[in-house]
This record gives sequence, C-alpha cells and structure tokens, in this order.
Amino acid sequence: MQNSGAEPRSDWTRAEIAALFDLPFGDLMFLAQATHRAHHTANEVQLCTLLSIKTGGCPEDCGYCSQSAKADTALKAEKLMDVAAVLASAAEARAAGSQRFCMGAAWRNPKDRDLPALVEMIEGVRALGMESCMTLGMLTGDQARALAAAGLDYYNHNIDTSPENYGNVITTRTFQDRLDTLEEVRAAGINVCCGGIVGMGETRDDRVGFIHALATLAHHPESVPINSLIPIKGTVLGDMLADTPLARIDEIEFVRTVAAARITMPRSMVRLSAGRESMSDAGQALAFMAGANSIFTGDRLLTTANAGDSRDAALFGQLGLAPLIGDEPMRALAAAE
Ligand code: SAM
Ligand code: DTB
Ligand code: SF4
Repeated sequence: MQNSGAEPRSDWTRAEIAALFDLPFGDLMFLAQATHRAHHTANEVQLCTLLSIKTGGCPEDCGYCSQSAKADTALKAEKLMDVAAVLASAAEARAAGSQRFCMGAAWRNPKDRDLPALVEMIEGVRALGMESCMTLGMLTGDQARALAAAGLDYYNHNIDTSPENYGNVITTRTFQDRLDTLEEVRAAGINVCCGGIVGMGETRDDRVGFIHALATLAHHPESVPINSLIPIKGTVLGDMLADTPLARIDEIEFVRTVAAARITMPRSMVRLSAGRESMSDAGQALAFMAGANSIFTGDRLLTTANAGDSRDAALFGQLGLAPLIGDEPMRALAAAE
C-alpha cells in the first residue's frame, strides 16, 4: 500500500482493478479503510451543496439526465439565474454548514457572454469563505483561464462510465471531448472534480474501466463523485430501468465501486453523490467505511431530491461522523463564529 508521502500511482492496470472488485467484501473494505486512514482524517466528511443555476433545455442527450431537451420530463428550460439569487442560496448553504458551493448549468458549453455573471458568482461565493465549484459543460482553454482568474476552486466534469460504454449513454459528444476539457481545466490551474454514475445497467467490467480511466489520469482528480443512478421517468435510462428493475445496482456492488476509487486514488476526496436519498442508512454507512468522505447536503441536488439535512444529521450522529472543515480560511471563519 502507498503511504501518504508517496505520489499516488497512475499506472493501475485493468486487471489489478478487476482483482480489487473481486476481493471478498471484508478484504476489500479492510484495504479501503487502511488506505483511507493513511491519507485522510477518519470520520470526517466534507459537506458540499449544489445549485442548478441554469436548468433544463440542454442540447446534449445524456441518457440519465432530466435536463436534456431529448428527455420527456416536465422540466421547463430556464435562463441563467441572477447573481444575487445564487449568492443568497450560497449564504444559506454556508449557514447550514456547507463548505463548498457547486453551481451547475445545463449547457453543452458556456457562451462567452455568460462569463461576466459566472465570474461574479465565483467571486461572491469565495467572499462568503466557501470553496467555489462549477459544472458548465465543455470549456475552451480561454474560458477555463477566465474562470481560474476569477478564483474558481473546482470544475466538475464527469467521464461518467467506461470509455467502451460511453456511446451507449451519450451520443452528442465523445469520451475524448470530456478528457480534452479536463486537460484545459487542469492546465488553467483549477482543481478537477471528475467521476461518474454506476447503476446505469453497465457491466462490472464497465465499472472497472470507469475506475481505471480515472485512476490512470496523470494527475488524479482532487474530487471523485460516485453517483448512483437516480432513475428519472422520461429519461432513456430511467424508463429502461423502470421496465427492468432487476438491472438496478445493489448497494454492495455500489460500495465496491467506492472502495475501488478509494484504494486506487488514495488522496482524492471520494464523494457519495446522487442516489443517497434512496440508499439505506446501512448502505451509506458501508460507503463511508469504504472511504467516501464527502457528500452533497440539503434537500435538493440539481433537479431531484437529496437525503436532506435532518436525515444526514441523524446519520452522522449514529455513525460518529463530523463535518470536515477544510482549508485554513474556513477553519478561521468557523473559529470566529
Ligand atoms: N451539464 C454539465 C455536464 O454534464 O457536464 C453539468 C451537469 S450534469 C447534471 C453533472 C453530472 O450529474 C453528470 O455528469 C452525471 O454524472 C450526474 N447526473 C446527472 N443526472 C443524474 C442522475 N439521474 N442520476 C445520477 N447522476 C446523475
Ligand atoms: C455530480 O457528479 N453529481 C452532481 C454534480 N456532479 C453536479 C449532480 C447530480 C445530479 C443528480 C440528478 C439531478 O438532481 O438532476
Ligand atoms: Fe446536459 Fe449535463 Fe444533463 Fe448531459 S448531464 S444533458 S450535458 S445538463
């Protein structure tokens, strides 16, 4: 196992990752916990909050997403929110203890004319003492540099699944398009948040390929969100899984994926992301034991319900988990209050 001083490996083979998935569950959890404790403070979980700053009407055809114009959902397309409303929502999230504010837009890519408002949002979130994160679709190098200059801390851009399965989920862009934007984000000096979804009817081998693609990036993403598909009526995958409920992923297999992310990307924050609302408390507890150390808080994700603060507070109490207070400015703010 790697110790916290060594550079994390980027030379994982698919066979090695498949072997992790194949371990007896107890052995996999033991390895994941040991890795977790060598690199992170045990029992601390980072709290992040999401806001959809531009909802619906997206030209991409991601099979899981309620916001695709191709999905037959009741969601109506909205315009980019006002800066003041976004910052009011960020202040609320901060008051509820959240450390990071993640702003998501249903775009294939932002237009340059949107940048001034996005810059104000980033500056405003940072002025509240929170980390800023955005997910806006594909970026050009110039756009990434403009967001970096505004102080954007993280950019979320998921690879979602294995390279082989990508075309079964999304046809309006390629896996390589995703990697290109990730490179622009990294080159601009913004921290990378990149993960994906399990439970889309993919194979175990696809889950291995998904973790392999992340763990072999030259520089591991600082944040790795692992989403469990929320099957939304009117989306391709939501409707497909409604017809074949047995295709839904079981919690143990989900937890194996979290553990594989933890072991192969030891320094990254692994986020137990979408899907917590329908997960059992025991399933979430196993995911934390497998090395997940970040969640989305609050009642909503982007367009769907989240577990909610009161259920989370009860679970944290039951499991002895505490919110992670991240960097020095956040610690100073917390101490001053
Ligand atoms: N439009 C931007 C993009 O796709 O890069 C950002 C927003 S998009 C909603 C962010 C991520 O949310 C997706 O990459 C996917 O991993 C996750 N997501 C979207 N719908 C989901 C669902 N129904 N269940 C689980 N995860 C979902
Ligand atoms: C990520 O990996 N998960 C978040 C965030 N990045 C942007 C989004 C989850 C969305 C779940 C479905 C919805 O609420 O529309
Ligand atoms: Fe658009 Fe993002 Fe939804 Fe895909 S996941 S349809 S890019 S909002």
